[in-house]
Amino acid sequence: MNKIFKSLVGASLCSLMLTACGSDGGGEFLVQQAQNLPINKTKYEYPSGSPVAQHGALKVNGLQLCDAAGKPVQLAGFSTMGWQWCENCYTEESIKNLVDDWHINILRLAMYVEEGGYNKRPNHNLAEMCKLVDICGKLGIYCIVDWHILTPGNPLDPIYGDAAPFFKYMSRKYAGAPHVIFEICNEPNGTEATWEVISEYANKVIPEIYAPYDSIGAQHPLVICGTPQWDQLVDASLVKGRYQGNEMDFVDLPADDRRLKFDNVIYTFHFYASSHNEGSPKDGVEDYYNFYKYMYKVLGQLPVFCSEYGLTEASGDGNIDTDRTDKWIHMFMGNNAGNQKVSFCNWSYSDKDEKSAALKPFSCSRKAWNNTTKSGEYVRRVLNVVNNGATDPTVLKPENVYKPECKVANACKAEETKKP
Ligand code: IDC
Repeated sequence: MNKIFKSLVGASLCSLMLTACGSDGGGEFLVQQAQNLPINKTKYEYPSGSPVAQHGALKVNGLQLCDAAGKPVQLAGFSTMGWQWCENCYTEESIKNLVDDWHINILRLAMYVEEGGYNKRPNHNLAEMCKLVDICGKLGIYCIVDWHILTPGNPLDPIYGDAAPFFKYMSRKYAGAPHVIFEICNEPNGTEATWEVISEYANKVIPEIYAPYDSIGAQHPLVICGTPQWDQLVDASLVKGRYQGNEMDFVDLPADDRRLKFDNVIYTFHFYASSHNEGSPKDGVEDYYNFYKYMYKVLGQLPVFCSEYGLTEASGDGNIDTDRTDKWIHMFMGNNAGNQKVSFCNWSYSDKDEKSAALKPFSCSRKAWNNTTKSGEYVRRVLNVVNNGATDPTVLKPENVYKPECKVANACKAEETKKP
C-alpha cells in the first residue's frame, strides 16, 4: 500500500493492591508472583451513579458491546501516553478532573513494553498500572489494561515474553472487577504479524485471563484483540489474504472465518484522521484506499472497539483534521452497516510536545488539567456531547456524516451543490 500509515473499590482493596504491586524484578519474579497471587474475591463498590455502577460488567452480543443489563453501551474517553514520558499527568486528581469535568467514562492505560517501558522497569510499571486501575475503580470508570507493543510489531516476539504472566497476574488480582478491560496487544504490525500469528498469541493469553474468572464464577472480562497493520486490517479474521504488505488492503477477498473462539472478545480499529480517511486511488479505482468505505462495511461484520484515535497524522503530530475526525465519530455513533455503536479513546491525555496531546507542554507539572491544545479542546467538546448530552454545533457537524453511496470523496457534496 502507499503507506497510509506508516501508520472501588474500597480503601482496603487499594492498600492490598499497593502491597502486592510493590517491588522490582520482572520476568521470573512476575511468573512466581502470578503463580502465588491469591485470586481476588473482593466485592466491588463503585460510586453510585458512576459509569461502572450504572453499566456493570460488559459483554459483546453479536456486533454490539452491551452492559450488564444487555443494553448497548458506548464508552468514550482517553488513552494515556506511555507514562515513562509523562507519569505526572496521571494522578487521582488529574483523572478525577477528567471524569468530573471532561465526562470520560473510560481511560486506556497504555503501558509500553519497549521504549523504556515495562521491560526496562517491570515492577515499577506493574505498580503504576495497578495504581491507575485502582484509581479508575475508585472513580467508577472503566479502564483498559493495555500491553502496548509497537516496535517490534509481532506480539509473539520473545521480547514480549512476559505477556502471559503479566495478564495472569492482572486477572488474578482483578478477577470479577467489572471496570477492568484487557487489551492484549496494541497494534500488531509488520509482515510477520499476520492474523495467524495474532490469533496464536490470543489463544495463548486469553485463557490465562479467563481462568481466574472461571474459578470464582464471574463472567469473562472484555478482551480487546489487535488486528494486523497497526489495527487497520480489522477483518483479517474473516477473509483470506488480508495481511500487511500484499497490497490487497481493502479489496473484496474470499471469506475465510477464523474468528477467535472466545465469548467476550472485540476487535480493534485505530485511526489518525489526517492519515486514515478517503485515501487515494490505485489501479484506476478512485477510492481504493478509502478507510471510511472499508470500515463502514466491517462494522456490519465484527464487533469493534477503537481504543486509540488521533486528530493528527499517524506520527501523532502534524496536521489536525477535525472534519475527518467528525466523520469517524459519526460512524462510531451508528452510521455504519451494523448500526453498531463503537467505543473510542483519544490519543492522548498528556502534555507531550506533539499535536495529538490534549494538554499544552508543561501543563501536568503545573497541574493545569484543563490547559487544552487544539486537539484537546475538540475532544473535550466531543465528550461533552457524547457522554454528557450537551449540544455543541462546533463538533460532530451534520455535513461531516459519511455517505456510503457517495463513492468518490466529496462527490455528494458536488452533486448537492449542482442541485438548483
Ligand atoms: C507515539 C507517541 C510519541 C512516541 C511514540 C513512540 O505519540 O510521542 O514518541 O509513540 O513510539 C500509534 C501507537 C502510539 C503512538 C501513536 C502516534 O499506538 O504508541 O504514539 N500511534 O504515533 N499508532 C498510531 C499512532
